[in-house]
Amino acid sequence: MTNYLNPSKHQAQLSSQPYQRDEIQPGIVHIGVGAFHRAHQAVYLDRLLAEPEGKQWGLIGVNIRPQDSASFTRFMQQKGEYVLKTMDPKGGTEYQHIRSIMHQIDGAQVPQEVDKAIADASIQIVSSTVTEGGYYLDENQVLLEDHPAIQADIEGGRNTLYAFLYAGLKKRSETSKAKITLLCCDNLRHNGKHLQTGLMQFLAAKQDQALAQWIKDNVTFPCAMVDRITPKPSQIHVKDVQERFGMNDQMTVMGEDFIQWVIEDNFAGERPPLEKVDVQMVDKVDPYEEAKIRILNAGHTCVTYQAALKGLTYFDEAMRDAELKQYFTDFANQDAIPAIGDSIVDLPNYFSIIAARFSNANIGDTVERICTDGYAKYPIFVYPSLAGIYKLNRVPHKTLQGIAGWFVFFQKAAAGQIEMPYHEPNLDAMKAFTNDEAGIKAFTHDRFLWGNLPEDYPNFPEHLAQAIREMQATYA
Ligand code: CS2
Repeated sequence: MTNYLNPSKHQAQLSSQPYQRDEIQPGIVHIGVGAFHRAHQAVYLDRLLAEPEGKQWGLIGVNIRPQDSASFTRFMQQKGEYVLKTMDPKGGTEYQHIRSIMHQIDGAQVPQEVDKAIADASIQIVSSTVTEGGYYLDENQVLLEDHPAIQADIEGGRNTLYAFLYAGLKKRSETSKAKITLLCCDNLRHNGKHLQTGLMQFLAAKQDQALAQWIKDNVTFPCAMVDRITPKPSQIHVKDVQERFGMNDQMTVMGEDFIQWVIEDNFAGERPPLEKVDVQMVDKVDPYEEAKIRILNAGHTCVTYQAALKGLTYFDEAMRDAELKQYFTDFANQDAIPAIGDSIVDLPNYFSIIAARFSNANIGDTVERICTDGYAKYPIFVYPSLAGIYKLNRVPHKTLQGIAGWFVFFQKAAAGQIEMPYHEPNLDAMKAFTNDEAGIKAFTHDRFLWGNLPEDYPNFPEHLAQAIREMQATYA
């Protein structure tokens, strides 16, 4: 069998890598098969599978969220195949038939199947995209053991990534005993270390010293920088693909044309020859990671709530709004770039590329998507520029403005004054941030968000409160 999804028309417009599924084997288990994984990692692996040296690097896609089981069932019915549509800023559109996720396991239904896959010696890598909030670490990198999901998993539940890694690695350490690489693909600073520190604390809480020692001896956690703007999948593109190609694909994903993956070359077992498909294998990912998180992700985060306050729907509209465009430029030039300091990345050039990507009107990336999960994003994306500029003895005015935009936005969202829904999994942690002096004080002193800044720079809370008051006056 070659293709599960057969196009019945316009085949020439649909590219497909020249390999047969029955000649490839799985080498990677990936946890979190959302749109981003399908538009990014699965695409690189799809290309690699067409290379003579690439045949053992098929993917096993794993879902761990019960709420995603229904769509994952559909994905399984399609045997993990789908169409990726990419759109460049000039309107150029490409369609690729992606087939690299050769097996699929719904871990929310059959967790033991995931354990078996992770224990299998032919699997060399377990990678993950479970969002920034999916690692449950506080501002000091301490595991949130009191979080209900983590608590339940310490007692044997299956809610978080850690529970699945724990069970799978335990089985591997007792059976095949083969070395393995855990490759975090989420937007976190030092993401490999982040995963490692979370997992080791989880093992300590489970009091499993034997497994902890086995992991120290046999597992590596390379850092990686991943990048492709991938809007929330939309029925518009599903329909386009169905009509254009006459194929029954319900799982079409769409992304920008830009793609980048930079990986620290630190693999425990075999590693895929990803350099053959333009992945950058480097000694240190830090400069790439810092540039991306502090300019692209933080730029998104600092602009998006102000865009929502202006009533904008699509992020590219923000780049056509004179004030917000200037704001993003100033944020990068006055705060993000100086806070990074010297870098092997050409930061002004990197900024221009991002500004052009943000302006891509064809992808229809929504302000609503980028507003999602603010509480988890600020400490990762925005905190470094804040702290970096204070360290340079300056006031990070533009960053403070981007935080104030969020505060005013979530007050208005809570009061029902904003039409766009706010998807915030951490509303509980934000309860004290009421729309008054006490709420502003709680917000400006929140440790999870701002770490030690209020003590290290005693003017910071007042600077932020002032920025909030200005934002409130603008959007009164
Ligand atoms: C965005 C990212 O959700 C966000 O905050 O900044 O999803 C961004 O689009 C990707 O990291 C791009 O690689």
